Amino acid sequence: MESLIFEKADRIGIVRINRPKALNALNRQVIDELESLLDVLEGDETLSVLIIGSDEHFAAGADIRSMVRMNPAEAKTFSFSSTLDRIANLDIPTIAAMEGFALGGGMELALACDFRIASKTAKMGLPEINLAIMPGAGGTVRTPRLVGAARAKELILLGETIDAVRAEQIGLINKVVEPNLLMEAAMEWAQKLCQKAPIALKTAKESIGGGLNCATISEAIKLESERWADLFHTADQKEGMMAFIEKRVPIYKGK
Ligand code: DAK
Repeated sequence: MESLIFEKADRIGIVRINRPKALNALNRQVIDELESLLDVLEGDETLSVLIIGSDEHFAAGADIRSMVRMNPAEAKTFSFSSTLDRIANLDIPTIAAMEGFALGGGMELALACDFRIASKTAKMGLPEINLAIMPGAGGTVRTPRLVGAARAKELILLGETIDAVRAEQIGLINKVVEPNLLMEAAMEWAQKLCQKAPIALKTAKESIGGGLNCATISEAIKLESERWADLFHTADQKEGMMAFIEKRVPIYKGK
């Protein structure tokens, strides 16, 4: 891998985009390498959390140079959204650790993660409108679900960049931290998530995602009830509750 750096710290995977000269803009190679990495990570049972970050800039968008001459058919087959969907659909929790610019496709990558933690100096937005396009990798779908339609339209139609403090105020990101504490904060959340029962985490993710896609609240509640009951098939549910009763720390097996 040339455009990505991957390392593993115990059960936590950390992937960094590595195209500093282009502010980590996402080109074909980055996406292809992400796809190959996901092939491995999806089958890795020793991985409990994935952190996505980059040094200096999260990602200044999809690579404009590689898109400028694309025709509609090429734009359609540029497997950008499907790659971000694979990230969104990972069984394990994902955290975007954002610093510098997180724009366009870079912001969409962060939106595909379960959590977004940003450095106070990070700048983010969906500026595609300024290139006479619009977000196409989940930006128009995930942003309104997070911040509501009016704020999403503000970001997408005005195409302005906002700072991390504002992003936290409107619910676009989860947490703002001092720049030198970004990775520490992401690791702290990752370590907390490592303590939870993996099947319960996966099922809760599916229930939240599935519920948002239901047309009615009652459909979503039905889905939640089914998934909730499914968890009683797991040994971890017995362990979690027994540990509470016996006043000890649970030891989860992911079963
Ligand atoms: N693409 C390519 N190169 C980029 C880039 C980008 N998105 N962003 C920055 N760079 C490059 C610059 O061209 C420059 O390269 P050199 O000229 O030095 O060779 C270098 O990074 C440093 O950038 P600047 O000189 O511009 O640095 P500044 O600090 O002055 O400005 C900036 C930083 C982030 C404000 C500025 O670079 C900027 O506005 N960048 C573009 C941001 C942007 O518009 N991003 C959205 C791109 S559109 C798809 C779905 C979604 C998408 C694509 C496909 N499908 C479903 C198929 C997503 C589209 C997008 O993300």
